[in-house]
Amino acid sequence: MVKPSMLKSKIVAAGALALVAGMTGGCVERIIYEELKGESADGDVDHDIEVDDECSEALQCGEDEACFEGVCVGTGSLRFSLSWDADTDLDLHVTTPSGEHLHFAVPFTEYGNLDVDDCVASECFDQDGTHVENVFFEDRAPRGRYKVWVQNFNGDRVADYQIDVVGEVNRTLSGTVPATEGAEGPRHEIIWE
Ligand SMILES: [Ca+2]
Repeated sequence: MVKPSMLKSKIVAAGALALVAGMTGGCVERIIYEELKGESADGDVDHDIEVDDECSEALQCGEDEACFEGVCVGTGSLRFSLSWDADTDLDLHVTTPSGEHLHFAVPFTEYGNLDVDDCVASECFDQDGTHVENVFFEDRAPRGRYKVWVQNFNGDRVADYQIDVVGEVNRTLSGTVPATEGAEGPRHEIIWE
């Protein structure tokens, strides 16, 4: 079980109201972040959360999206698409050459977005299927050294993962994170020249 304090912090980080509403319905959620125009009163860029954006081919997704493991994900000059099967809350972390750190608590930065997050607070969208998380960057994103890694947020299970890097750089990364709360996998480096 997730500790209440962890659950709370994750929900607050992901955007409280929509996620709580979904969970109280007994549903299992895949979180889709969509940035809204404008800023909230406190100066933060506001964002909305939707659930379930399934596909079998890219034509079923929106413009500038790809179909990755049955989920519509954002694309651009570069994307990092994480997939794993174990029912544990893996989180994708990406840092950019300019030092931005994209992850669930910071889903939007100047050039990049985290647009899909699964297994939030141990609730995976598809308990028997592949789980997906995605970060993508637009064309004017800075070239240079990106780092990408995976954290086992709640550590429910050991998890093998794969990260497909697609765009200006094409690589397939893989690794394993142990069943330890907060355990991180290796930091993979990607150079966009
Ligand atoms: Ca996650």
